[in-house]
Amino acid sequence: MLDSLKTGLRAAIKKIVAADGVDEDLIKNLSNDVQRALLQADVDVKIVIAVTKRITERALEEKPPPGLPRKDHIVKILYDEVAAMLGTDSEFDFKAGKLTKILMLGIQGSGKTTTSAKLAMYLTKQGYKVGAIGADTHRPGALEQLRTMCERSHVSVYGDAKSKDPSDIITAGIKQFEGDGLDILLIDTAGRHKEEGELIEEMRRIAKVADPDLALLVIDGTIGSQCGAQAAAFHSAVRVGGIVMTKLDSTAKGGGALAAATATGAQVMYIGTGERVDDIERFSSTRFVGRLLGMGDIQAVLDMAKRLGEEADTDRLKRISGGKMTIEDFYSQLEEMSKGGSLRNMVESMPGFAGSVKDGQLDNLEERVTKWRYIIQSMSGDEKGAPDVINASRTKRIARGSGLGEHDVKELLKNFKNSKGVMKASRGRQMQGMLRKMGLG
Ligand SMILES: Nc1nc2c(ncn2[C@@H]2O[C@H](COP(=O)(O)OP(=O)(O)O)[C@@H](O)[C@H]2O)c(=O)[nH]1
Ligand SMILES: [Mg+2]
Repeated sequence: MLDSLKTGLRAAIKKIVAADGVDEDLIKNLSNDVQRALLQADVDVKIVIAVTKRITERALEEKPPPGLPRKDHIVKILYDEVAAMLGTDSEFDFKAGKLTKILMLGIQGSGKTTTSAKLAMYLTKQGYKVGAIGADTHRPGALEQLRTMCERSHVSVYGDAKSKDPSDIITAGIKQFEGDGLDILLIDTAGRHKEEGELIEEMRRIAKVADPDLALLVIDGTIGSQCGAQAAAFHSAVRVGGIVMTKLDSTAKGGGALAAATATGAQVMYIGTGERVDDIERFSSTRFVGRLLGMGDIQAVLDMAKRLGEEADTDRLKRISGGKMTIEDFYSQLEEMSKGGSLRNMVESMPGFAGSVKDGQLDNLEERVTKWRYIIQSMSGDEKGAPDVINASRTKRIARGSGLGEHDVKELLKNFKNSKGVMKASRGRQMQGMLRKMGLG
C-alpha cells in the first residue's frame, strides 16, 4: 500500500515538474493522479475527494510567494494537503493535577512496552508526575521489561507477576497509586491471544475497569496495509484517541499510519525512532509526508522562498536579474545554495530535483564549487568584474595560482557565462537554472 502511494504521488509530482507551464489541464491531471494514488492506498473515498478538491482549488487560485516558482508552489500545496489529511500536529491536552489514564493498545511486538517506557520518560521530562501499570499477563517477562525500561526516569511501575487477570491488576494498580498525586498513569497491555477475538474482548474488559482518558494504538511502522484492519478491530473495542508509530528508524516509511488514521479517525501523536528509551518524538505530519515522498523537509523550500523574497531588492539581485552578474555574485549564489546545510540537502529538498540528481553528480558539484573558490581567489579585481578579459595567458596564470588545471578555469568561466544568461531570463528560477546549466537539472 505504501509503495503504491509513494510511487503514485511521486509520479504526479514528476509530471508537474516536467511540464512546460502550469495550466488548468495540468492541475486537473494532478488532481486525478493524486486521487488514484490515495484510492489505491485505501484512503476513504470521501476524504480523497475532499483533499483533491482543495488541492485543485488552491493550485488554481493561490499566488505563490515572491520568488517561488509556481510549480514548486503547487508541490508545496500537495504536501500541505496530504499532511493535513494525516492531521494537524497535536498533543493530548494533559492537565497537571488531574489524573490522565493512558491505555496502550496494539498487537505483540508493535512496541507497546517500549513506548510506555519512552512516554514515561518523555512526559516526566515535561514535568508531569507519571506512574505505570504492567498488565500484560501473557508475555513472560513483560513486567520486568517495563520496570527495567522505566528505571532511568524513576517512574514507579505497579504489577503482579502472579496474577493472570489484567483487569484485577489494573484495579489494584489504580488503587495503589491513589493519593500519589499522579498526573499521568500509563497502562501497558498484552498484544497476543490464542485468537484475535479474545484479545479484542480482553481490551474491552480492560477499558471498562481502566476507564482511560486516552487509548493509544501502537502500530509497527514497518507494516503497511494490514494496519487498517488491525486498527479498526481495536477501535471497535476501545475508542482509539491517538496513534503511535514505531520503528521509523529502520527502513520503514510508516505508510500504515494513513490506514490506521483513516480507520480510527485518530491522529498520529508520537513516533518511535529507535530502541532506546529516549527515542521518541512528537509526530509532525509535514515531516512525515516529506519522508513518504523522499524529499526531505518541505521547510527548505519555504525557507528558500522566504530568502528570495527578502533579497528581492538587494543590489546583487538587481545586477543578476539585469544580466550584469559578476563572478563574485555567481560565487555567492553558489554559497547561498549551500547555506543552512550541505548542497546535497538543499538539492534533495527541492521538489523536482529530488530523485533526478544522482549521488555522484552531487559529490561532483560540491567538489567543483570548492575548486571554483580557489580559482576565484586567484583572480584579480578587474578579472572578477569583467571575466571577458581573461585570455589564454591569464588563464594560465590563474590556474597556476589556484593550483588547478587550465581546464578547471575554463569550466568555471563557461558555467559562469551560462548562468548569467539563465539568471537574466528568469530571476525566480535562478537556482534551478543554475543547476541545470551545470548539467544537474
Ligand atoms: N528500532 C526500533 N525498535 C523498536 C522501536 N520500538 C520498539 N522496538 C523494538 O520492538 C520490539 C518489540 O517491542 P515491545 O515494546 O516489546 O513490543 P510489545 O510486544 O508491543 O510490548 C523490541 O525488540 C523493541 O526494542 C522503535 O521505535 N525502533
Ligand atoms: Mg509488551
